[in-house]
Amino acid sequence: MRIREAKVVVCSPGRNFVTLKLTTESGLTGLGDATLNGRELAVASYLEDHVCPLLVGRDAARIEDTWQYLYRGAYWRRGPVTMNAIGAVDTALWDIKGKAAGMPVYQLLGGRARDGVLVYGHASGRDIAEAIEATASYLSKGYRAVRVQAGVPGLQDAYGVGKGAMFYEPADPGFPSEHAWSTEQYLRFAPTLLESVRSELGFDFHLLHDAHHRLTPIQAAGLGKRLEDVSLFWLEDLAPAELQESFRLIRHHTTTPLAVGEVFDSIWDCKDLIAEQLIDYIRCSVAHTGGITHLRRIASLADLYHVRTGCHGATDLSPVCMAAALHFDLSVPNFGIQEYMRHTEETDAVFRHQYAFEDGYLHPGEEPGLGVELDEQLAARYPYERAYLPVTRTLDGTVHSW
Ligand code: EZ4
Ligand code: CO
Repeated sequence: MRIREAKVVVCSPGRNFVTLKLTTESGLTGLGDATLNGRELAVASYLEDHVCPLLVGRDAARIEDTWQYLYRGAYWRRGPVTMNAIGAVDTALWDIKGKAAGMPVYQLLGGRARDGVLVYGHASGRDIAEAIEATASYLSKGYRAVRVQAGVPGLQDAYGVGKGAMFYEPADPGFPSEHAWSTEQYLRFAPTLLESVRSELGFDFHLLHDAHHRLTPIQAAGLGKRLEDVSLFWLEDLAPAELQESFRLIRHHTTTPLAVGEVFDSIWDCKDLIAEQLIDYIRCSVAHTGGITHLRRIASLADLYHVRTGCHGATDLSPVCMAAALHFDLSVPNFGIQEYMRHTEETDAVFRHQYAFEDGYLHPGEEPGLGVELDEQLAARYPYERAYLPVTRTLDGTVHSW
């Protein structure tokens, strides 16, 4: 089962996606998501210029060997570009292995450990009333878990507030927009937002919130403590986690469940957080953390320490990543929840996928492989468009974490 062709497809059906497509000599194809929001072309070049030439002629069946070859063999390890590229190759090889076996990938990973994949949707509003309305609309569509964000009074364009109902796209076309931020104003506002959601809509669904790495550990600890009665499913990305031990401080002060990891690229970014039981959910994704192979390694470590998975699933992760995540989610014992932001119709037309939402759960489908097909002709109609994530500045103009 030799690889005949390794091809990178860059397209922008509503937003930019980088996709690796591998084809074997027998004509089986596999897809991997290589999208790194705002830095897309770096991964495309890493694959096209340095990895694809190594793949042609390799045995597509040797997933672990190829992972090690690309990771150890490069000498330069880790980093978002490298791990995203390896993740795309790994995902495409799992897709091929599933098609070769005539089975959906989750069967190769041990079969179903549950009936469906619990997902959370993104509700947001310019103010509390709008956020409550958006949350109620998710609940009426059958969602059992909702992440709620709202504009902070006095600050324009706060993080996480979508432009249209159900669709939220974190990147802007052109050069980065700049948003103002005040941690003080946010800390006064966030508890009111989440308390209002609970008092209007009750406790009969999972409520999540994302602080997007904007707090210091002591601010984070205070917020977690303040929110205990709101009974959150999780509080996400409270503080930047490059300094893993800073979570010790947060953990000492609050019993609110903590989630972190959407910007991590390997097990080395979360091994202390997991082994010291400083978090409850690990948010690494198939695309950004070295593929299904490496994410399973992280999940196995996490399982030892009662840490559950909560894969990143924003719109900058393509339907290929979403499908791969669902096969992973269905099969790992310590699954927690899956983020699910719907893609636009244009994206779904380019990436035709089997996965479907029903009654608060996603199902990956029963097609062999991942269950996603890339329409390359349609993709070619949507060329790359420069886009960046916004940049955040505090009120005095200092660059802050986004
Ligand atoms: O900001 O995917 O939990 N989800 C998120 C996302 C991220 C984007 C970054 O590319 O925080 O909206
Ligand atoms: Co997040």
